[in-house]
Amino acid sequence: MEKKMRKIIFILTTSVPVILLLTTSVPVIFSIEKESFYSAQSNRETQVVRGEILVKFKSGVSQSKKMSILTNSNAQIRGGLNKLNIELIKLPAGMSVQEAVEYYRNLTEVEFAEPNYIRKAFATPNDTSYNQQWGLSKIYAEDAWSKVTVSSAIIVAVIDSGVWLSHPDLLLNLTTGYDFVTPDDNPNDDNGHGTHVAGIIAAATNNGQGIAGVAGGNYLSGQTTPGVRIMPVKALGADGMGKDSDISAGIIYAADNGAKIINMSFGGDGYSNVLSTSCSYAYDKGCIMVAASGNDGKEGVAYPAAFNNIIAVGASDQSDKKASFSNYGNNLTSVTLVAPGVGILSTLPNANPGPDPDAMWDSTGYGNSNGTSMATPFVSGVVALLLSQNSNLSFEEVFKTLTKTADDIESPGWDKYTGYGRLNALASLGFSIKVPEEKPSNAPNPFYPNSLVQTKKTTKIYLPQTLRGPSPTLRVYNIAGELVRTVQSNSSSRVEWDGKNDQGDTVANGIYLYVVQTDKGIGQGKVTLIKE
Ligand SMILES: [Ca+2]
Ligand SMILES: [Ca+2]
Ligand SMILES: [Ca+2]
Ligand SMILES: [Ca+2]
Repeated sequence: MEKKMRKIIFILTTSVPVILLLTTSVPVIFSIEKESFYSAQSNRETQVVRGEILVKFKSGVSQSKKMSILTNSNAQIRGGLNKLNIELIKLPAGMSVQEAVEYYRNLTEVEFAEPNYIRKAFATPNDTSYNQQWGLSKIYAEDAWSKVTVSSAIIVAVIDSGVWLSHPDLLLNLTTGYDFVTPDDNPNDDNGHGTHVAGIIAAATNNGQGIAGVAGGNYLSGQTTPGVRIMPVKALGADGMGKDSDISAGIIYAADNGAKIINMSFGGDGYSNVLSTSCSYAYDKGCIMVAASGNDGKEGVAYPAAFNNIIAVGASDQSDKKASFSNYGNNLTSVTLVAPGVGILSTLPNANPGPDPDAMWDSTGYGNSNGTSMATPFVSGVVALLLSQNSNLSFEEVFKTLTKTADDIESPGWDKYTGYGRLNALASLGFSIKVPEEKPSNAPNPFYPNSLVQTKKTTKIYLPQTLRGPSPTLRVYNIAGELVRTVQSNSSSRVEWDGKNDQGDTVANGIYLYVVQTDKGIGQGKVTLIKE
């Protein structure tokens, strides 16, 4: 495979045209109605969907009680996320989201109430003319291909604006998806963003046209091996904006329909329980989620990328510098790593896909774009190569592999602009996971889910009978496998963690692994820390 792979035909493209044609005869309403919402938690105004909120009632609240609460406030249930017991509530005219969220949060029957936040696609159409896929050689993709045959059993869900389904460089690698924006089973792209993202992951490679995807297979005649399957899940509209309710429905759909990887090249500032819960749902089903850090060039990573069970991807350029627009962060759980995101050539609709003046398309079917949106699918593509090599890898194992094998750029070691460094596909495939020293191979008894009690202040872990002994030691590790905290307990049956590290600082939200040791043996488990 190795030599032939280099025979990729590069199409020279001009910049993506900005089309200023809006239908005048038929007014097209395609954008989400917005209003602004002030979050005290993040001390920031954010754009949210007008006239809607998302509410989770406490378990045990009866349907009739819910209905009477809604009737009292003149609101209606418009749908929701059944799997998560979350209701999408349509507010009466004149009620602001701010008022509604406060009202519902104060009801004893409500677990949480929050706005339907709007997330946006993180690509910026580009006029600079790069005409090569420099990103593939930068991450040593061609060398990586010689080490692994892409598995078409791997499904990568692209939650985005859809995919241009008739694109000749994509259709060989597509599987069934769904449209959650105008619900039906036709997730065709009316913005162009999703098509660009999908091509970076899995444009058909060696099919004699266009570009090569990171995990696009090998379509050389006579030795065809297909690429990974792209599952187009449309949750962003023609304007590149999406609601948490549609995005969450998309995440659940992807997880329930066999996606192993979920690519999310979008985000927004608002912390959302709805989005966090749907991401945890997919994580619990074994999905590896990869999301964009954001394009504001500021400190602070967008959600969903900022969640700890998601790989957050920033953008780097051809000289291995952080792209100026790439968001960054100040602790170990902000930007995980960076990947090429400036002047990235990929697939586009070959005709105007929709009403948005900034829609991305080019009559050649290819064009350049910039963004953390473009960097994210490079990582998703490499995760697809890793899973092609070993389909059993967990999120933690993938996270560790990518971060340990990234090429260090910018200031030496981990840095807040580029995280652990720039993605290296070849090195990641050669990395073998080392089991942490303390990982027990013969835990006496697994911990049961009810052996852990979390409150706002602490996590209490109750030891099974067989493990109880004097002064148990609790060790807490982050997902990179680094020891965060050691606690010695006075109780023989219980250990307790206050969510702080050994320096006394509160650690970031997310997943932690813990090991409990007594004179009887060692047990381990996982805990998800969520603090407001
Ligand atoms: Ca539709
Ligand atoms: Ca191709
Ligand atoms: Ca993250
Ligand atoms: Ca560095």
